[in-house]
Amino acid sequence: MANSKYEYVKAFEMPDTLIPNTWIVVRVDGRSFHKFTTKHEYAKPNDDRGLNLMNRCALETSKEFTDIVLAFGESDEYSFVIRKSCNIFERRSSKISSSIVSYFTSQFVYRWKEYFGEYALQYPPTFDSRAVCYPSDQNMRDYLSWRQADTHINNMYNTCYWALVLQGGCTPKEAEQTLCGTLSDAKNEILFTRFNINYNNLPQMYRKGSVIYRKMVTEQGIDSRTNEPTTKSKKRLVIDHIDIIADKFWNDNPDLLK
Ligand code: DGT
Ligand code: MG
Ligand code: MG
Ligand code: MG
Ligand code: MG
Repeated sequence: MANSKYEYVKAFEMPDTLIPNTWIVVRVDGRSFHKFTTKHEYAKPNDDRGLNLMNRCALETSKEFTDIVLAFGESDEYSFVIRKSCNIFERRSSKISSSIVSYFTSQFVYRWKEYFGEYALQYPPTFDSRAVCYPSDQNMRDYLSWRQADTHINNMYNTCYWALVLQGGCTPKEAEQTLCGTLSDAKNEILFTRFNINYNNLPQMYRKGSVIYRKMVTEQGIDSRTNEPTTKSKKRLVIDHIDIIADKFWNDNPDLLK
């Protein structure tokens, strides 16, 4: 078929291919979730409905895009790690990141009711996304360590801040001044002595964020023909709230880096 005279406009499209054989990380983040969480009266500093909905969206996204080997989430963000050899969409950055964020966002709306029940969604939420390449395994692990360290720092700050405001009778300004420049030890101390909160006993999901990956699990079953008990090893997508900074997680799951 003859080309139309308009087809020259295709030449204006710029290539955005991601470097071959590198880890691709797509991070999605809620747009103006300060406003969204306020409008929907999220519990402070952590709302289980909201966090579990985020986890569900990431689980469904990891099922849909099978090149995702691991996902890490905290607050209003999720990072999806895509295997190095992946060639989806010829590794075009905008195709990959837009497809992932679009699927994630539609899941968020689609499943809202499962997590918030009668509490209606007040307006359509938006997530942004970006794709970044990490050439070495260490770079990719350092990226994830950065996000998990961020989870800890933010959660500790927010836990103290909201204890001071909601239970301690501080104004937001006073709470901010109290915490300004404090290290983690001092925050632990404030939580313990003033509010009887042992930080280390708070839910792991708040302190460590959420990790989604395919884990080798053994399942007990019954052979339908012989009625004998069976054990099968299978990879299953799981949501964990564990440390991914130290080597242990990576040693326990060597397939992730293969
Ligand atoms: P952005 O990402 O630049 O469009 O702006 P925001 O407002 O989304 O800012 P961001 O992503 O840096 O911070 C996430 C916001 O979402 C932050 O204001 C805290 C809020 N948020 C996230 N999870 C929860 C939660 O479980 N409970 C409450 N109360 N707020 C949350
Ligand atoms: Mg931001
Ligand atoms: Mg945000
Ligand atoms: Mg955020
Ligand atoms: Mg098309």
